[in-house]
Parts: sequence; C-alpha cells; structure tokens
Amino acid sequence: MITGLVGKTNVGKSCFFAAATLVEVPISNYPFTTIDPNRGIAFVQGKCLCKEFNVECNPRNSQCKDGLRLIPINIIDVAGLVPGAHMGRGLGNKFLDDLRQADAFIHIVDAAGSTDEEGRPCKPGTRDPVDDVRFLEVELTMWMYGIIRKDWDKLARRIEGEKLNIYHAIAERLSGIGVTELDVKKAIGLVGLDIVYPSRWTDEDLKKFASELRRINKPMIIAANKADIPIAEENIKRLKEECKDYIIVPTSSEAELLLRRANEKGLIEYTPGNKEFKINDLKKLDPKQIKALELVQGLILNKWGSTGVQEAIDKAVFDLLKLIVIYPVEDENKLTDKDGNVLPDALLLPQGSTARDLAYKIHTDLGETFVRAIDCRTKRHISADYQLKNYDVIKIIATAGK
Ligand SMILES: Nc1nc2c(ncn2[C@@H]2O[C@H](COP(=O)(O)OP(=O)(O)OP(=O)(O)O)[C@@H](O)[C@H]2O)c(=O)[nH]1
Ligand SMILES: [Mg+2]
Repeated sequence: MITGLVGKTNVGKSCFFAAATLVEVPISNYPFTTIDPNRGIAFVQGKCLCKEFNVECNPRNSQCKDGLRLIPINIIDVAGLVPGAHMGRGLGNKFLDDLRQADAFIHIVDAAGSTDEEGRPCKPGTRDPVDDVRFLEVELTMWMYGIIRKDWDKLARRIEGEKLNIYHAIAERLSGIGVTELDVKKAIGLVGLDIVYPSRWTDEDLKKFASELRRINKPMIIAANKADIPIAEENIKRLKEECKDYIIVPTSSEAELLLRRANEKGLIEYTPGNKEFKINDLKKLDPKQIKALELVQGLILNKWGSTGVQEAIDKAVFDLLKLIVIYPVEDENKLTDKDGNVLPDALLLPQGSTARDLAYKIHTDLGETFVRAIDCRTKRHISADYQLKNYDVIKIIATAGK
C-alpha cells in the first residue's frame, strides 16, 4: 500500500511527510525545497483485537498501542507542482513518475491561501485554495495523458489489426502505473468511447479517458493544511462546498510534527490522532516550547479535534480506498503464528477480497494450494470464495508446506 503526497510547491508536503514518518527531511518556506522523492513508513490506525479476545498480543508486522493496531504503509513525498507543470513550468511533472505505483494520493493544499500560484509566500487569505485543487487536477490528468499518449497510435492500430481485447491491451500497456483491466473498462465506459476503433479516438477523447483513469486509479483526498492559520477556517468551509467530490480533512502538519517530535524526545505523551497530549515534566520545557505547545492546543486541537494528519492517512486507507483489516493466524484457538506470536500480523486488503485472496497475499503457494479456511471467531470452515469482513481473524488451510 503506497500513498503519494502531491500538491503545489511550498504548501507543507514535506512537513506532512516528516510528521507522519519522523524521517528528517528539508522543510522551508520557499518553493521547490524538495527535488528528489522522500520515502518513508507511516502507520494507519486500525483496531487491535487483543481487547476483544482478551489476550496479550505480540505484533510482528505492525504495532499495538493502547488497543490501536498501527499498520505500516509506504508514503512518498515528491517535488511540488505549479500551474503549467506539464508544459515544463517549475520542475515540470516528470517527477510524478515516482508515484506510478501509488494506490492513492493525499493532495496537500495550503488552506490558508498563504502561497501564491507559484508557491511564493503571500499574505494569508490571498490565494484561493479551490484554484489549487483545480490546477492540480489538470496537472495530474496531463501527466496521465502523457503516459497514455506515448505509443498510443501504434497500440490503437495493433488492437484493431490483431483484434486484441482493448481492456487487456491498454491495461497491459499501463501496468507500470498499476492500471487494471477493470480500471480501463470503467474509464472507457464513463467517457463512452468506441471500443472497436480506438484509432478514431481524438486527442480530446484521450484526455477525457486520462482524466477518468486518473480518478479511478489514483483516487485522492484533500488535506486542507495550515489549518492553524485562522483564515483557513473560511477557506475550508468553501473548499467543502466547492469540491464536494473529495474527502477533505483540515490538517496542521507543523503542529503534528511538533507534537510527534516532542513525544519522541519524551517531553510529552502524545498519540497521533488524539485531541490532547500530556506534558511529562514541565521543568524540562523552556518557555518557547511551552508557548508552542499552548498554541497547538488552542489553535488546532481545541478547534479541529486533532492535527488531522493521522485522520488524513486513515481516511485515505479506510474511506477512500476502502481497505479492510484482516488478522491471519495459524492456530485458530490460540490466535498465534507458528512461533506462538499472538495476533502477529494485521493485513490491509481491498473490500470484497476473498479467503483465497488473503492466502495469496500471505504467500503464492498458500493461494495455489488453498484447501479451506477457518473463521477463528465462529470456528466455522469457510471456502475459497468467502468474502472477508473487516477485522476477520482467519486461519488458512493449504497443502503447501505440509
Ligand atoms: N502555519 C503552518 N505552516 C506550515 C504547515 N505545514 C507546513 N508549513 C510551512 O510551510 C512551509 C513549506 O513547507 P514544506 O513542507 O517544505 O512544503 P513542501 O510542500 O514540501 O514544499 P516544496 O518541497 O518546496 O514543494 C514551511 O515553512 C513550513 O514550516 C502548517 O500546518 N501550518
Ligand atoms: Mg517538500
């Protein structure tokens, strides 16, 4: 599972990335600070089943914190865009190729309107963040169009000449960006394109196709960042009214970074996503730190309920991609793996996944030699095509490895 951070330059992408991963990266108030991509691990917060089953867990692929199961996902922060990037403005849009394999995007927007269209600092309230949403859509579509346009004429002729399955042929050509046959089929259907004679598609058709494909294959939520700046409130209200297609989460990456770092240093007790933190020892904080923490509490936590960074990540995974959490185990009674670890792994799978999909996700051999599975809650046997439910605990029985 890979999430890409996209957006105009100088809006707080790297700050969001640093807050989510605690990886140290350059952050500064001028455009194009980031050039090469930053990659790191962030955690989505699921439910740990240790409470429900009243057991002590030994997580392996994830962590348990007070009943929350922190499940790792990959997160990539790339260079920023400006309008016209697809025509080479700013750093261009070629660096988006680093996000080819991303499952979803988080669009970081300067909700305070404190950076102009080129990402230069300006008086808060000056730039309309709705314009930033719109220009980014165009840039992402043009990036996708560029990928599709390359070799298109040749591919269209081949599809017609060799009577290839158009969905399969296009998906194969775009497998590098993780496009599936179903994605292609949906996008072609939405635009209403001719599936027999793709060579007749106009350039405009291809752009519409790219636009739909982008929406389907790289779904996006909006992190309305810099929500700590008071004027952001009005803008966020308007963003919600004018960009109804999107899940919009008010965020303050800067506040989250401050809290996460203070927590790492042991100065405070803070769980990402919470609306409060606890100061461990007031004497260890200098007056500047106390003031900063007070501002975070007042401007962000009390007002918005959290810094939003964790919420944005969780919503991208659970609400946008609609992934579910599954706990595979090898012993249906003790809920352990073969080494005796209790509830060792929590896996993220697409809604609608079956027991066999889970087996494949664990290991190809398990998928191929799947016999049946056991729902560890009910102890019932389930078949390969059983549709998994969120928070199922499943034992797979297969001939592989026996
Ligand atoms: N007030 C406020 N400032 C923020 C917030 N997040 C980031 N910033 C500031 O915005 C500026 C840009 O932050 P970066 O994280 O470097 O932005 P970026 O989008 O990665 O920028 P480029 O890599 O240059 O495209 C820095 O001065 C940050 O301190 C926030 O939530 N609130
Ligand atoms: Mg950056």
